[in-house]
Amino acid sequence: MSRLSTPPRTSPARTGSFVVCGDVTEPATLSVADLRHGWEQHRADVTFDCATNGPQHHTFHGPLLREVVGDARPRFDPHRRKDRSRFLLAVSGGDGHHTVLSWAEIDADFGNTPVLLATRLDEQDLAMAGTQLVVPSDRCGARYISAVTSIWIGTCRPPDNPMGARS
Ligand SMILES: Nc1nc2c(c(=O)[nH]1)N[C@H]1C(S)=C(S)[C@@H](COP(=O)(O)O)O[C@H]1N2
Ligand SMILES: [Mo]
Repeated sequence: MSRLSTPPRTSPARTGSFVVCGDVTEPATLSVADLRHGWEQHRADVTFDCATNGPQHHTFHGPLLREVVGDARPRFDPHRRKDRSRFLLAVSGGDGHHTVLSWAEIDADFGNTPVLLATRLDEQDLAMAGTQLVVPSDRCGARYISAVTSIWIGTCRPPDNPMGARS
């Protein structure tokens, strides 16, 4: 696509929606309304520390990240734990802040962390603002990405010949 082309009217930043993309067989664009209706809803009462604002307490509602992203069908063999353990997720906010998780963090056979994609932050419906990543196991708030615009899933190949590498 040309860099000068007009963004589509439904671009994620304008609608509070986000894309699930990368090494998946069924990429998707999802709204907060989709998150509310497509998957079982969970609640998380969390406290995290912000380097600038100190401790924050919030109640979030939303589906599990692993269920939402799982439905995009990452290209791993779902029955092979070692295959699943190779995958990473990169979550980006509209302001450019982004972070990574490993698939193993959220996989029930590994870390089993109940990471959510929030539809509600305390009393605020996130339909317009966009979903927020909720990482209850984190002590600090840096990965609580707000206004999520994309979730990329894929693998990072290690170097072929690490012992022979020169920096
Ligand atoms: N999109 C985006 N999300 C973000 C950040 C950011 O800069 N951009 N900062 C993070 C940091 S450092 C913290 S501590 C929490 C703050 O969440 P709060 O504003 O709800 O207290 O948001 C996180 N989510
Ligand atoms: Mo922060």
